[in-house]
Amino acid sequence: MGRPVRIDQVELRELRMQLVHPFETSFGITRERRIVIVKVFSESQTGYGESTAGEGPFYSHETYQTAWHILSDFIIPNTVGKEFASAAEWASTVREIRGHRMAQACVETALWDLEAKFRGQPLWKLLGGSRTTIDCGVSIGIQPDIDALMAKIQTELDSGYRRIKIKIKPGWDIQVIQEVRRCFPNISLMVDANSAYTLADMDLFRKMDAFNLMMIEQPLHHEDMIDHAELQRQIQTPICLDESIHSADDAAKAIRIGACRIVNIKLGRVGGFREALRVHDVCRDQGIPVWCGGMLESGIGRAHNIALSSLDNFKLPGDVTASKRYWTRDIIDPPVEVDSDGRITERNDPGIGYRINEDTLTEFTVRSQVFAA
Ligand code: OSB
Ligand code: MG
Repeated sequence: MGRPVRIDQVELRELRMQLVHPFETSFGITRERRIVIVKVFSESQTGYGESTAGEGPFYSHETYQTAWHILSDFIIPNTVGKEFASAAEWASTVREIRGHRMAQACVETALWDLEAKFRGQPLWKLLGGSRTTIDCGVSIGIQPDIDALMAKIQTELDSGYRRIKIKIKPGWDIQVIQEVRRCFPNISLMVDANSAYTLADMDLFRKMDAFNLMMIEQPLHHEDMIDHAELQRQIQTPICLDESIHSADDAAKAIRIGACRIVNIKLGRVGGFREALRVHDVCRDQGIPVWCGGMLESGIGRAHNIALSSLDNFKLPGDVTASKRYWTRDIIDPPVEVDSDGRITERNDPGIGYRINEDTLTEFTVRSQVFAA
């Protein structure tokens, strides 16, 4: 923070926000989000954080309800009333908590926003970022049919997005990829399986090598690295890990055994900026490019992702996109906007760089609790 400051108050909220379009992955359909937000107060400054835990325990074991529990019963009581010299230093407060990284990241990212505001600096600069514009790709959910998918891809390309990711699952995979490539022979294309396959599907993955995919994201079990290494030995297309990487140590081990050639970094999955920076550095030192994943965030989580993406090893377009792809009204002002070249420009206001619309935040709030020192 520049000097030790006391966290005077923490406000915890649960928001309910309707998605513009349902989002389908191999693990289910999301129509409406429940999003846990924290606001930390110190002196006259405030910082905001978002938990990326989902509505059910399907992407990971965490849900918005487990995040609320861990935050309200453990993390916030250990934070409020205490002094911290920096957001990075706060990590020792939660050293004893195993897992629940999305709950941890909620407060951790808020403290980074707070620190940047105390220092009068944009968060991306505090993190050590160098990119002033970031490249954006889109993640397109499983669609009712191929025609609907083709129309979506065309819409996103027309908006300027720089790479297309399509979700796959058994029964919606090789024929779909083949058809997309037939219609769009030259686009940057990748697929994300969200752990829907096993090594028994080796032939399927060998066939995917014919379609010049940038990468295959998390094809196998969400806790696995060993089978991914085996798969990577047998196919040419780079594997990117998402679900399996929770720390810099995980990333180092995955790289060492050849389980991936690319890493997706998500703030929630790794527990916040401190660990995300470490994952970034481990990958950079091993020549492994990273990109920033998305979790259908509100504007707060989106703003954190934009700041993170400014780091130099974010060499591939991320799943960081305009607010309007998800929300009719976002809780930040201005909403996140992507230019016609598929880029977001870093903002220079202190902290996350976007103003929070407190009225909209209150309107979307279905539960709140205040913790005072
Ligand atoms: O695997 O990247 C994923 C959304 C929810 C859970 C997991 C994932 C995703 C996405 C959407 O792919 C990314 C986005 O926010 O646009
Ligand atoms: Mg993924």
